[in-house]
Amino acid sequence: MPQGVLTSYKQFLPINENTPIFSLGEGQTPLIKSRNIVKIIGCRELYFKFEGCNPTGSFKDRGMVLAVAKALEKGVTNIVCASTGNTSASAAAYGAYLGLKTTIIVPQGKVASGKLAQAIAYGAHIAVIKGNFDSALSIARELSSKHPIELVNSINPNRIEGQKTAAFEIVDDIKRAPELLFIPVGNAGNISAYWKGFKEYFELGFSKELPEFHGYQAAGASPLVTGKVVENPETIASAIRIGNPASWENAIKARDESGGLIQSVTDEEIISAYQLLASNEGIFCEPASAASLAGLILEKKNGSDFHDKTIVCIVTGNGLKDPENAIKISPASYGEYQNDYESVEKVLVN
Ligand code: AN7
Repeated sequence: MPQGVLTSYKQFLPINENTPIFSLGEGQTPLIKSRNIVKIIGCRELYFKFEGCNPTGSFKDRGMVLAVAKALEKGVTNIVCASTGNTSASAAAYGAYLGLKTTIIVPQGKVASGKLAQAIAYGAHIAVIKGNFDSALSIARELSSKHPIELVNSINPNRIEGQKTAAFEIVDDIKRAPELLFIPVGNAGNISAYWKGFKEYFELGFSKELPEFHGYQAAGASPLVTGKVVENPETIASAIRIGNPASWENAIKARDESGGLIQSVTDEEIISAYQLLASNEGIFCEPASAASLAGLILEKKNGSDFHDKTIVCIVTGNGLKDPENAIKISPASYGEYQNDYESVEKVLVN
């Protein structure tokens, strides 16, 4: 019986006697041990932290549950967020569970259909704008500054607090921190949250080591790599199609303090990692989530030696979020046959 993030990690979160405790079953996601890709990488151990198993299918639920709990604690009944899709699905779900009015602001034509379907089903008020995520976020910030509406994007510190529990779970599962952590980076809240989580567990003595962080952005949306805001970000990985990350400084801090790096991968590299993860490990994620593995494969190709390393790749969201790309991208072994046993048998059994 999952207890949820607020109960499991209460003592590490800003929870007091007035904070409502509830759960949709977020957290306790599987750390899946690689059987096949590990051989390509040649590392000691490779794990995938599959955040697609959260209740709305992405890591956002870990932070959303706390952000919404703290909003309720204050007596706020309206929440708002800008989103490339997953934050809005998560906000809409927790908003529905708690009876809040949820407003989401999303870029027109750039949200994967599964995510939009979720927001519609959960009954959020959906504002589709003719602009990108970055302008949606500035509208959401202004709305929350002028009205009693809680902003539940990751600039809300409670989002980061909740999301840091994923780092705790990794250490709890393997009884140590990995040497290397690979993670997709968009608005940069998650990389900041993982760094905070690993540091806190380290300082409390739960791990003796800190991972080196390897953040990966999509090449067409890689402001943290180039050091410049991207006015018109473009990538197949719509979740990380972000040109001006809100947690810019904290991402750089996670990179530098961990002795790591933030680099980019092309859409082709993302797609190839996405296919490999599904067809070789049974893990179906959305394109953005494959940026972490794409980065690891790229580093291997460029000559890195990982033989003595334990590596964790964060896989941020579920493949069902983006069915159009799944069908378009994947090399299906698919055929139409006559409606009888023999014709199917003839083709498949030889
Ligand atoms: C699957 O939902 O920004 O670097 O508005 O959905 O913390 O932004 C989503 C981001 C990676 C990047 N993988 O995380 C949103 C949104 C998936 C995501 C990221 C997102 P951050």
